[in-house]
Amino acid sequence: MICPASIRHSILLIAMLSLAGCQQSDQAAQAPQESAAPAPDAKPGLSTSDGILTLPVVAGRPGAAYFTLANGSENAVELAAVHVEGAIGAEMHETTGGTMAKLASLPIEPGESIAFARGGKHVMVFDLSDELKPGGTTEMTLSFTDGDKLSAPLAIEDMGGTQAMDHGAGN
Ligand SMILES: [Cu+2]
Repeated sequence: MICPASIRHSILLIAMLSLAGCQQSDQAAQAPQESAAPAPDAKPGLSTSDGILTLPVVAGRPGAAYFTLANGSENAVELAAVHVEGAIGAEMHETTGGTMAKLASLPIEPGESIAFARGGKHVMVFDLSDELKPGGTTEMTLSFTDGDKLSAPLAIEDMGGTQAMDHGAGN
């Protein structure tokens, strides 16, 4: 049984829905990456700072990314992978006593801050695009084992002088 009030209600609802539909498509046209869901590239409580991408001295060699990752959340997290925009591949490495080993993943306790820095943990970045130039920026995206992601800018630098990192054969 349909009463007039519910018909009126239905018409109103349809009108509202179509209005909402218009607004949504307008928003989608302007900002296709935004949605009402939590931002996929901003893991709650996690933050990075001092992001740097160091270009190799010799083109074709790997570069390295450095940053500090702080876990301000109440949960332990585990960093699973790193992607650098403009590079084909990126791996987490750790240099210990002159030997570099690949890190499959990296746990970070609540309140802990982990530095990726020269001579220690670093992200090795492979097959860099020519478009990555000193003075520019690119974006790094960290992926965690729970599927969350965190994006952050990397300032692009020349390797330069004494800051050069030993990744070459025979050095
Ligand atoms: Cu390395």
